[in-house]
Amino acid sequence: MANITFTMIKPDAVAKGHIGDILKDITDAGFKIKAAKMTQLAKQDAEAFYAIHAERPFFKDLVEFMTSGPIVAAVLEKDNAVADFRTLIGATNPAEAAEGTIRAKYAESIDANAVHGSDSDENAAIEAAFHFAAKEIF
Ligand code: IDP
Repeated sequence: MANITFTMIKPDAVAKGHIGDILKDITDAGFKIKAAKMTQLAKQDAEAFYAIHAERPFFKDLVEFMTSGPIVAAVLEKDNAVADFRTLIGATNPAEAAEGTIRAKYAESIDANAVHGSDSDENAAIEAAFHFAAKEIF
């Protein structure tokens, strides 16, 4: 699935009513939505999803934030999906995100940063499978 990436619209952006704006930016940038759902992560889901960050000082806050409200999870398809999507969303810290990127437009802070984007093809496949059964990816 080299042309696939996985995203979440995070609780801050959902709470602020930006689901539609962000999905429009994503599809305008040439991504096809292969799967999408609104859901809320349980603590153990967020801990498992972000297990790679378990030793980082912000881990507890990250899990608390990601479970604080509903998210929209989606699988996206495009040539060069992982890299192009990270360009579209901008730097982790919205203060450093390039103008016009999703995080520059909608994120509040380095933790409440509006969207997730996979960082490799391997993680995109793992993250898509974490949230969606094969028959839910079209
Ligand atoms: P990424 O989402 O841009 O790939 P990562 O370094 O993988 O960034 O971090 C995962 C998530 O953890 C970030 O999107 C952000 O929500 C949170 N995070 C990263 N660094 C910090 C920090 O220094 N303080 C608080 N939260 C952070």
